[in-house]
Amino acid sequence: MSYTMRTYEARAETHPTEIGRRLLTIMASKKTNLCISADLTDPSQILALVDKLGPQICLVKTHIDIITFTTPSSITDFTTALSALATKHNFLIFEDRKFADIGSTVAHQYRGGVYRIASWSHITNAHTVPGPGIIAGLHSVAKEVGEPRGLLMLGEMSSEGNLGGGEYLQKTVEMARGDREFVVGFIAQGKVDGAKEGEDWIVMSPGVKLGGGGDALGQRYNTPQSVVGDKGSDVVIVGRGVIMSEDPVTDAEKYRVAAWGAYEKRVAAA
Ligand code: S5P
Repeated sequence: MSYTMRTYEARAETHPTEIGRRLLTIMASKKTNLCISADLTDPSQILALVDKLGPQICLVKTHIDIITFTTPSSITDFTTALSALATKHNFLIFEDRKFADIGSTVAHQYRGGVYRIASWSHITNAHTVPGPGIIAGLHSVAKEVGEPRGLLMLGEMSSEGNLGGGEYLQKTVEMARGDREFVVGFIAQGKVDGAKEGEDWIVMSPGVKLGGGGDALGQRYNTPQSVVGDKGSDVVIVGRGVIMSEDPVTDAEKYRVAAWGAYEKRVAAA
């Protein structure tokens, strides 16, 4: 049976990565496959929003480098407060850093600088353009942390004209197979075709909005039913569809219900 037809509960028992097992356990117990993309620039607004949406999400996605911090210590204050919210509401944190350099450089970027991403982010992501050294470099830092960390490889983007998908995605999967302890899955628009017997990849899809459409800068939106129900993705990543809403809690609930319903129908068809 394809892994996409198995329940998150069942996959939580067998996923090869520790972070994958933790995430799937959270998804099953909270009945949510919704990740919020908290793309605001004011740190206190992000914390207030995430505290409100905490019960509805399995994961919060950050872009730490778009946030306006006034001092280096305010960065640590923010990441400490976000980690406390993750514990309070039982969700994981995904820093959407999109690493894209040689192994040695990404190791420094992941470990150090002002953001010290590896110290607070359970999951991060990387492009495959540089080759497998990027995975090795990030994994070496993850091992230093002493807490579970996971990586998503970008195999396909949501934006118009992106170079991913197709053969690029297949090559990304082959590269990911080289490190099944650290690579949790992919950023893509649907399940990974050609997954081998027994393989389980968690696929997360950004570019999700009820009603579809796009923006003026090349973003293209699919619906939760399309990415999870029809195409076999696991987690929907929603930014502006929720964070720009007048009532984010009500709107997040619409996304949670739509994405969870699409998943339930998918596994019921197995
Ligand atoms: O292919 C991608 C990959 C990512 S991670 N397309 C994306 O849009 N993203 C990210 O998802 C993007 O950086 C942004 O943080 C979020 C989508 O935001 P929205 O406001 O368009 O929902």
